[in-house]
Amino acid sequence: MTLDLFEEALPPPWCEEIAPGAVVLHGFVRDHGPELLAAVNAVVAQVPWRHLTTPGGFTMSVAMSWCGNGWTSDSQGYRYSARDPGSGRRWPVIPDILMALADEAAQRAGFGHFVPDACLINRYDPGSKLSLHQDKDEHDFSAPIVSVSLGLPAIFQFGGLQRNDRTQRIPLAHGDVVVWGGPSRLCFHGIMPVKEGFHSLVGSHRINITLRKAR
Ligand code: MD3
Ligand code: FE
Repeated sequence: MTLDLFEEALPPPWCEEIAPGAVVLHGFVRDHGPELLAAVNAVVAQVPWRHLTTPGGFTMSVAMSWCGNGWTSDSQGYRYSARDPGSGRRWPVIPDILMALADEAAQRAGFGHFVPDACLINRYDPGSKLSLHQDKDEHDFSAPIVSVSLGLPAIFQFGGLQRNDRTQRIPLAHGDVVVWGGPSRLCFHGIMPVKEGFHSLVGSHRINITLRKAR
C-alpha cells in the first residue's frame, strides 16, 4: 500500500547515512505536518498519553501513546501486545498515512518494502529526555525502525553496541525521518533534554513516532 505522498527525489545532503544502516531523510515529511499530527491526535484520543514506569521504578519524563502492537506491563516488565489488558480490546490500528510513510522511507533508505506492526508515539515537553538505551523487545532485528520527528527540535545521541561506546550527537528537526536498520539497529541511543520553545504547528512539544516490526 502506498499513498505516494512522499515521492519527491532526495539527493544528498537530504539523504544522509550517519552510520552503517542509519539513514537521515532530512525534511522528508516537512510538508505533511498537519496530516501526521491529525493521525497522532486520533490515536491519542483512544490511547491517552501516559508516563510509564521504568523497570528501575522511575517515572519516564516522556509521555507515550501507541497503536498496532502496544506496550503492556506485567510482572516481567514491558512487552508488546495487540490488546489493551484493561479492556481486552485491540489497540487502534496504525493510521494509513503512517503505514505509507514507513514503507516509503524504508525504501528510500534502501531497506525495501516495510510493513510495521507497532507504532510508538513519544511526547517530549521541555526538559523531557530519553536516557541511553537499546531497542531489543522486538522479535525481528532484521527489520528497520522508521522514526519521525515533529515539533520542537532535539539532539539525538547515537552510540555503539556497548553502552560505553562514544556517542555522536545528531540534531533532529520537525519533518526529519530516520531509518535505523542493519548494523545500527541495536545501537545505544537517547534524546537529550528538550529545550523550551514553541513550534507553530505542534506548540511546546516534540513528538516522535517510531514504526516497528514487533512480532
Ligand atoms: C536507533 N525514541 O522510542 S527515535 C524509542 O526520539 C526512542 O523519541 C527516540 O528511542 C525519540 O525507543 C529516538 C530514533 C530511534 C529509534 C529506535 C532506534 C533510533 C534508534 C533503534 C535502534 C537504533
Ligand atoms: Fe529507542
